Amino acid sequence: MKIERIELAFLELPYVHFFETSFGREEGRSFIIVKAYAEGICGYGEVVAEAAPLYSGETTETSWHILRDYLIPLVFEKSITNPEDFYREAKRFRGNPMAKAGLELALWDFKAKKEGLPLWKIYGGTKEEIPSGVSVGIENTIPDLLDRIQSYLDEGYRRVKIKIKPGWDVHTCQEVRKRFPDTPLQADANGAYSLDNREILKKLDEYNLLMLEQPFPPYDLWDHSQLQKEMKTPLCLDESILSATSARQAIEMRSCRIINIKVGRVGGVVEARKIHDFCQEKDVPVWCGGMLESGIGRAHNLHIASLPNFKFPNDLSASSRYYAQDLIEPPIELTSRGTIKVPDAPGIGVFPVEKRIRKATLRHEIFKPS
Ligand code: OSB
Ligand code: MG
Repeated sequence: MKIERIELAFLELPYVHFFETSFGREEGRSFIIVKAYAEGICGYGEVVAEAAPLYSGETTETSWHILRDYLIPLVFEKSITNPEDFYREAKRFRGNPMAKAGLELALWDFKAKKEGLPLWKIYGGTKEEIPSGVSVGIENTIPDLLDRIQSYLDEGYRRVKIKIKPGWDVHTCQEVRKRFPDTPLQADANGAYSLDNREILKKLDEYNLLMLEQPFPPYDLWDHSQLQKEMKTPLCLDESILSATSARQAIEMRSCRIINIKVGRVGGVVEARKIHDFCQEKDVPVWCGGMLESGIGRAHNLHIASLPNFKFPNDLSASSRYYAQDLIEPPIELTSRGTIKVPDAPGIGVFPVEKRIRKATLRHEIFKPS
């Protein structure tokens, strides 16, 4: 059997509410849906790169280029169908983890559908429900933020992550804690600080945060280790963890006590599972981060988050938290326990609605073996 055809679609979807981080405010996002076809089966993947190189150096356009000119030709030249073979062969190309992950995910979905199994079974998942957290962006005012947090708590989310940046940090945490003294709470800086700001960051120790995510830029493992020595709040690394190697280095250096796993950031599920397994061995808990994915990418995340060392609530929210109409049926919903059920149908276990995908598509290309 060989992959007969790969399709890329470049989509744009507006958010139900703007999302602001230390990078700036976004009203919606672009992403790429990858489809891999053979023998009447279609595997779906999603590329989580964003329009601008802010969270990482990749963009929707660079990942399209890497997929079209390097990764898709590789799949056809080497007759790859197995995601693990793809992972190994794609290593010859440096970087570009989000482009690689998008295609690898499509091959995982394809493989699982062909075997008639949900992905979580193939990965060795052990949880049927995933504790759901919500990531809350920076708002115009503190009362706006408190109202928004309240409405998410009313919906049943189990933990809240707020975005911080210089000037929207200590006072913000103080006000959120005053209003929500018992809510599991954490803060994410997306690399907006440096060691020069250590005194501000150390004040966050007063607010009983589950963790402080990525205070410094991605390549500052050493500086994170210096800050962790002086803070009791566990540091969690997101942008800094690019592979199992950087996870090992971060743990050896004591740069963090918790790791956020995002399949796109680390270049696919093979690498994500290596990080998961290594952290489990070292007794370092992980949780699943999000990139405001469509339901396709989020369904993939649910299966991965089913692995046993995912020990904190995840940035995996219901479809309605992100988009007015998700690309899948049924939409992802919260249970009364503040969890999301891992889908049980074959592959990603949710059903992409082609009509909705087409409606949001700005550009589409079909690739076949030459
Ligand atoms: O840092 O975790 C982050 C979204 C885009 C880029 C980076 C991040 C995020 C989020 C959203 O926090 C989490 C979600 O998808 O719910
Ligand atoms: Mg983050």
